[in-house]
Amino acid sequence: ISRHTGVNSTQPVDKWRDEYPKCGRHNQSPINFDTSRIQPSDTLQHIFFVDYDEHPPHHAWKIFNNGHTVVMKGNYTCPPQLQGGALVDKYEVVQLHFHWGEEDFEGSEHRVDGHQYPLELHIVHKKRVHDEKANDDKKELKNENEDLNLAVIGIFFDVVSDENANPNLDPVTQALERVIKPDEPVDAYLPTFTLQSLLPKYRDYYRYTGSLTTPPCDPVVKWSVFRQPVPISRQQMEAFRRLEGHVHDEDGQIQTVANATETRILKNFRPVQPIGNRIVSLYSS
Ligand code: SG7
Ligand code: ZN
Repeated sequence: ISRHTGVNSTQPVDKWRDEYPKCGRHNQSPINFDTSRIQPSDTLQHIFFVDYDEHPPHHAWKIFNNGHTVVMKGNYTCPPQLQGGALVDKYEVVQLHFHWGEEDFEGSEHRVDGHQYPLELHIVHKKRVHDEKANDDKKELKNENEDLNLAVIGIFFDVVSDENANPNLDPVTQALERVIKPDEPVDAYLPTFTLQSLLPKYRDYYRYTGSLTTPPCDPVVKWSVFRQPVPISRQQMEAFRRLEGHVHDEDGQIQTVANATETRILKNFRPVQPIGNRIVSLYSS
């Protein structure tokens, strides 16, 4: 039985490429950031987090445990956006989700000089389409995935003592209690909660071009990962480790396991992938 459940797939991580060929090709994520080889860039600029202080009307969030992670979507009238940061296009928030491990020494997908943080948040943004109508016409001719163009913000968390806890994260960790079981969508009424409140103070970031970290592993992601981690308490961290997922046998079949502790999502990070000839840059203010 595989305990590595970091997938949108019923297959263990080393088998992804059999079913999803892109997972075995170039430009895959996550990667390790080797700081001795990364120079601050002259051309990268800071990222503008536009409307990151918005919160959805009536605080309407959809929160979903898909058996591999917890995905949160806000029903925004004016979705937060990324601009600047040498991104060319404007990107609109789609959802956020997390990757973690069983113990504090593992969990994040990206690594810094081999170091793994206990938790990594991904805020997924999709390229904004200006001309809705022109796009509708094109969509009929194209495979939906063909123009997938994403910008994902990665945020590391570091466990701190309870008195230094991060109250900004409470709406999230409290909402997790309502999605312990997988596959049951829940409308969560979070107290006023903004994406802004999850960002680190210093906005230096690593930038490189990579992929989705789960099947089908499309190499369509502009990654921006903050250098500075944000704090999380031990208690908040434990809330993630209580979520239950699916357990699969060797053939990828979902198993029914009587003992609930066996079904917990305890490792949903993908191992680091080869950088190849890609360049990682650092925006340093
Ligand atoms: C998680 O990671 C989910 C996926 C996400 C995938 O399994 O958040 O999203 C949904 C809606 O299930 O896939 C296309 C997409 O966002 C990969 O995202 S990631 O590369 O940022 N880790
Ligand atoms: Zn992710």
